[in-house]
Amino acid sequence: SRLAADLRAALDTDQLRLLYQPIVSMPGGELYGVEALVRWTHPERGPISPGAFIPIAERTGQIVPLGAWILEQACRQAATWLDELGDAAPRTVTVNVSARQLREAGFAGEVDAVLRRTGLPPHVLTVEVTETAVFDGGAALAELRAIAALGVSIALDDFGTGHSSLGLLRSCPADILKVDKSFIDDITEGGQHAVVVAALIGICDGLRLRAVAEGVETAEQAAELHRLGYRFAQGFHFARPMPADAIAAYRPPVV
Ligand code: G
Ligand code: G
Ligand code: MN
Ligand code: NA
Repeated sequence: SRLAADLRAALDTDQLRLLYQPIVSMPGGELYGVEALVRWTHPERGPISPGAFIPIAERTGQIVPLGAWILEQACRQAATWLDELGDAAPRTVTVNVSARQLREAGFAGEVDAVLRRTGLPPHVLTVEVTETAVFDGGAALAELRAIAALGVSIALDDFGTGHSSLGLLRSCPADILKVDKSFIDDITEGGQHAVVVAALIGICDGLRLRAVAEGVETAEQAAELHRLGYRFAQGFHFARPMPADAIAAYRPPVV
């Protein structure tokens, strides 16, 4: 397609950049980490959402070079923050990795190589994958285990929306579970998901997983999540994705 061809050119001509969305700890209003999110400004069509072009990149295989570029940029930025901000640097920088990348033989080796090239300590990187990607087959799980063995953290994204199995949480080396926005949306309206959100924090505590509530849009939601025992959250209430150079000045609101 046209978009696929344009995407190939985009990588070579500086049309892509990464924004970083804060992940905060509650109730203290401290920055815990950031999630890298790719943005594409097309020379004629303007901004194109990753929700539109990532699936295309996955189908065409372009996600492999694109994902490698994203990983390298994010690790470079993370190393720069450590240098420049020291103790105030984001403690973790999260990079989304698609199913297709994870299935690619040698992906864990690539992660290792990027960490060496950028000098980033492995524990500062978090690789974020969807539960569906992990279920994709044995190869993905083996690759994920190899990445975890490097000392990199693993986050399960959009948790609860795929074919979740609590068994996956035992077989997969996850450190962080990201509770999907669709569960968070109605928790302050007596919605049916409040009970799921409440149960998930218990599961996470029991399995020693760090729970991150995604898509928190209001102060009321943040307060309710904190009351339920959540310590980490992300969403427009705290901050929208922002350029790297805005992170140092960012101060999260206290919950
Ligand atoms: O940032 P936004 O909400 O528009 O993202 C839409 C979708 O694109 C989300 O599912 C998000 O996980 C995905 N996405 C954003 N950035 C990246 C990236 O760097 N790599 C991959 N694989 N997916 C991304
Ligand atoms: O699938 P994934 O969880 O990676 O999607 C992340 C995307 O969700 C980001 O690209 C970001 O733009 C979007 N996002 C983050 N916080 C919020 C929020 O509070 N509300 C909405 N609607 N989208 C959000
Ligand atoms: Mn994500
Ligand atoms: Na995500």
